[in-house]
This record gives sequence, structure tokens and C-alpha cells, in this order.
Amino acid sequence: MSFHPERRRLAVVAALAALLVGLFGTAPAQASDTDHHSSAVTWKVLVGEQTPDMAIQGMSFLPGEIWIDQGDSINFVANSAEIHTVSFGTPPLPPTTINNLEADAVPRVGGPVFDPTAQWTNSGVISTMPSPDFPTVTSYVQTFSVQGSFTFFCLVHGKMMSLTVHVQKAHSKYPHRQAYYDHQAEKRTAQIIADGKDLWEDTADKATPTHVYIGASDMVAMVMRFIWPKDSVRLGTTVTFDTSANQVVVPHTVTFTSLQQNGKPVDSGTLLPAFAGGPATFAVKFDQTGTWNYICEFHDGMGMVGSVTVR
Ligand SMILES: [Cu+2]
Repeated sequence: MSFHPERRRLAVVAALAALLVGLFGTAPAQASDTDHHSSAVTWKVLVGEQTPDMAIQGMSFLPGEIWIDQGDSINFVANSAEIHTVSFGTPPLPPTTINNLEADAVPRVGGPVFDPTAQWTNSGVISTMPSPDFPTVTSYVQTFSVQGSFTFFCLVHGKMMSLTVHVQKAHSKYPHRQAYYDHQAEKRTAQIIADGKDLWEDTADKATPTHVYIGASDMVAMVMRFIWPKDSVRLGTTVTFDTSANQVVVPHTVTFTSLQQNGKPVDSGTLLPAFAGGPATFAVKFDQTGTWNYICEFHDGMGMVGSVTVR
């Protein structure tokens, strides 16, 4: 084994750090010490929430409202495997289809200093989990030089996932410090996860071995799991996979890993809730005994997998 790759990576990081200090001067102070601040502060906003097993995903910026001064920056930090963006303005394409959404969400638009007069500003896709399909970032920093109140939103989850930034005159007193926002975020995260657990339990109460729910979601949380009682079904049974427990537009698939019918792998393709145009359900009639595993092609990395045992 050799240390070389690691050393090379460290060297690159050090060079980058040097370059950043060169570009922006000394590292900014943290928002904790005093209100009589003279140097610019970098604040932290969390993007998304999740349980450690990634089963429950939240759709909030935390905090959802923040007061900063002219010259301060916000570091938006990826906090979930689910993808989000930090966006402002009107996207170039109406984000009504998955293709449009991806075309708008993926490219970074705008520089390091926020420009409220620009038609569209976008972070690119923010996630803790790299995607094989598009580039993602784990951090996005914007510096605010213009006074005013600005509401950012997540293009993926719509305007219900929003953050208002109040930019005060330079050197104004802050109403809250970072520790206040961190504490608020902790409390809100617990509420979001409790909401997701309730949603999961309510959906599990409706599920049967022949009616499997493909996740569940409301305006606060998403359950990234197939929901069904883990009982077997008899040969010849039809199992329906159903997206109707979702109140937000989240695409899923039911993709079997080894089951074939008519010489083809059994795969639903992209499913969407009926209100988003569907197809909302997928039915499979099981004509072979065994345990058949399936995944959601979008969310298997979060553990969204299931199985049907046919006896
Ligand atoms: Cu999925």
C-alpha cells in the first residue's frame, strides 16, 4: 500500500485553501462572539434533514429565516441524501417535467456574491450522497452585499421549502447568534422526523401483502421506503404497488432485480402520484415461487428496497 494518493489529495486541498485565502482574504469569523463585530460573519444553514438510516427525509432549510448583515455570507451545508437546491428567482424552464427540473437544478448559476437583480440564481444540486447521474455539491456559499429580504427556495421541492434571508445594514446588531439557529434547527429536525414516523405508521396500517405503498410524503417529510407487511403471498396473486400515499411529487420505480416475465425484467419505469400525472400504480401477477427482490432505482442508495415472497 502507498501513501501517495492520499498525500496528493492533501496537497490539492492545501493548495485550494491557499487560493481561497488569497482570493477572499483571511478566513471569516464565526457568528458567536459578540454583537460589536467588525469582521464579516459566515452563517450556517442546513439543507434537508434525515434519520441516520435515510428512511425519513425532511424538506426544510434550517433555520427557515435568518438575519445577517451586509458583507456576511451564508454557507448552505448539505444535510441529507435527498437532493435539494438553493434557488432564487424564475428558472429558465418551467419545472413541470422531470427533464426540465433536472435542466434547471443541475447547473450552478450566479457567482459567489448574491445578485438579487438576476433573473435566476442556483446552487446546483446539494446532497450528502454523490449521484452517478449528475454533479452534486455538499456546500454552497453566498455573500450578501445588498440590504433587503430575500426568499430562496428549493427547485426540487418547490416553494414550500423556503428560506428568507434578512440582510441588515453593515455592522447592525444581530437579533440572534448562530447558536440560537442551531438550537432551533435541532428542535425542528426532531419534529420533522416525528412527522415522518407518523406518516409511515399511518401508511403501514393501510398496507397489505397485496397492496404495497411506494413511500409516503406530506409537505414536511418523505418516507423513502416500500411499506408493506412482510407476509408471503400465494402463487398466482397480483400485488399492486401504489404511490397514493405521496402528497409531493417524488418519482419512484419498482424494479425487480431477478424476476423476469415474458423474457423481460419486471420494471415499472418512473411512477408519479396521480395528481402529478402518474402512472401512479404498478401491478405484478406472480407466476413463479420464490423470493423476488426489487429496488427503487432513484432511492435504493437510501435503502428503498423490498421483496415479495411467493409460496
Ligand atoms: Cu424512490
